[in-house]
Amino acid sequence: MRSTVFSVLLAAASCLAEPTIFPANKATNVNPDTHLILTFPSPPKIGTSGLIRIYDAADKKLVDTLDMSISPSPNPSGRAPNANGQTKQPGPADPNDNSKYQVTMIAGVDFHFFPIIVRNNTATVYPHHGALKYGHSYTVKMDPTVLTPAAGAFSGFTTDTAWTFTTKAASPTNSSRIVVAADGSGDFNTVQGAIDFVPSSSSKRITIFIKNGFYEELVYMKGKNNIIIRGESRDKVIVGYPNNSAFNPPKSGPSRRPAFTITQCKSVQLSSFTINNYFVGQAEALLVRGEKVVLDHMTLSGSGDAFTTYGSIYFADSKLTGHGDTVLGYGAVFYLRSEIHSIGPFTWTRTPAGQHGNVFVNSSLISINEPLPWTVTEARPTGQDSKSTFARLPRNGGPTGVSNFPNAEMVLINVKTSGVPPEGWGPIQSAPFDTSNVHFWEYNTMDLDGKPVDMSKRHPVSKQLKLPTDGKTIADYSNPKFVLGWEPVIVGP
Ligand SMILES: *[C@@H]1O[C@H](CO)[C@@H](O)[C@H](O)[C@H]1NC(C)=O
Ligand SMILES: *[C@@H]1O[C@H](CO)[C@@H](O)[C@H](O)[C@H]1NC(C)=O
Ligand SMILES: *[C@@H]1O[C@H](CO)[C@@H](O)[C@H](O)[C@H]1NC(C)=O
Ligand SMILES: CC(=O)N[C@H]1CO[C@H](CO)[C@@H](O)[C@@H]1O
Repeated sequence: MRSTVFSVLLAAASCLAEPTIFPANKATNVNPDTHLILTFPSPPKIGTSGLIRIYDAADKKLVDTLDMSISPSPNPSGRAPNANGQTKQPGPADPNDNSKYQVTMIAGVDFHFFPIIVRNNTATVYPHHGALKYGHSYTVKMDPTVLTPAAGAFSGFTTDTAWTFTTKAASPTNSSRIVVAADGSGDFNTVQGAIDFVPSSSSKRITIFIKNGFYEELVYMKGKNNIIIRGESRDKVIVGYPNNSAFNPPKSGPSRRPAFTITQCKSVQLSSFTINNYFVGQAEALLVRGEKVVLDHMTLSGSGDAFTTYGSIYFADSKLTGHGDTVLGYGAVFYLRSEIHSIGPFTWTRTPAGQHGNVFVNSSLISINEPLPWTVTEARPTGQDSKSTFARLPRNGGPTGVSNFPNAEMVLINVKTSGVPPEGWGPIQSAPFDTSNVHFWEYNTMDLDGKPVDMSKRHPVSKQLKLPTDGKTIADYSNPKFVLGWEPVIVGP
């Protein structure tokens, strides 16, 4: 009897798979940076045909179209073809990329993007960036082929009334504290929406407060000053995107592969949230190109150059996880009380002349004992291991070493380590490359229990600092102002 009732219910459920939608039909006061979110009773599959169209309800003008027959990118899986799992050389981007693949413009930069991302039972539709405006009513239409639930049918949105909503009349008036909430209860639904809103140059400090939630979006912040981006809690505010050098191959202009970019910015603080890049291989979580950038209680996770640095950065009480060259370091960065977990080398240190480099104080460098994930293929299930050295400085281009980084600097003071090979450093390009100005220095390197490690087999280019001889050097490099040229101040909540 019971099983009969159950099968009848199942039969009914299998023909009704209509999603719940956000914004709800007839919703008002919607932020124009909203995504369109459909939650099904079972995981939907993304179609390869059909259109999503958004019309201005007042004049029926089409304001945005997403065509599911267009591939998101030349390499939508984040893997380049015929590269044995590598993403390194996807080749120069096809100049016609922008007509062949999905493209959205963020702060003047053309990114390939996913028009729909499915996580569990939820499909998030990404209108083109900036397509919706304040003070308008919109109608969403969606062909049934756009999404196919695992069970049952989806009939799409095909009428003028099934999915309409109205945006807020105007942008927020109080611009000193802006709230981002994925559920639509804040000033913006997306981090990028809030970043777009803040002025380029602000004499007063602006706080962008992100409420707990999952923010799957590309974030590109260019030319902004005096901003704090603070999460409600470090583990429950998750900002990220699947993106890498295969998905957004190199072309002229800025690198488009990080999940989160901060570029040409000054006096920016990121506090208490997580940034992930969900792709594998050449997939930066965060790229910073700026001065006086502070990261405090942050969690970053990427894969290959996970944290790419230019300028000057204070990195405190934070955690970074990556898969080799985990820090691609052109910047002066003072890491304090932080943890780096890495498959393969912790850094590729590329300090330019005239500035300091990667300085780690009271921090931990922990090797993850796994093969580089993109080298694990069906043909080679064990993949390729890579040593977790502190810094590498291999031949980097021309045969004479001119394109290498003779001023590379990485200094470890009171750093706990695990899984680091006995040589500690390298590979380092050999003569005629001049290593006399390379500062690969360490003082009081320990294991995770705080016991000194054996440094007798360290790379000859590296140096072990000792007391009392190196007392001044150790004191200088323990001082963030010496390393960065400015005194970091963390602004509290
Ligand atoms: C998907 O479901 C898993 C398992 O319930 C959960 O851990 C995860 O957070 C969900 N993902 C999202 C984006 O909601
Ligand atoms: C703007 O927000 C800040 C921080 O919440 C508050 O101190 C200030 O009074 C607000 N200003 C106005 C004009 O509402
Ligand atoms: C590092 O830790 C030592 C020992 O706890 C402490 O004395 C020192 O002030 C710390 N350094 C910094 C820069 O906080
Ligand atoms: C949303 C998305 O496309 N995620 C993909 C990210 O990359 C991994 C590995 O390449 C895939 O397994 C995910 O499906």
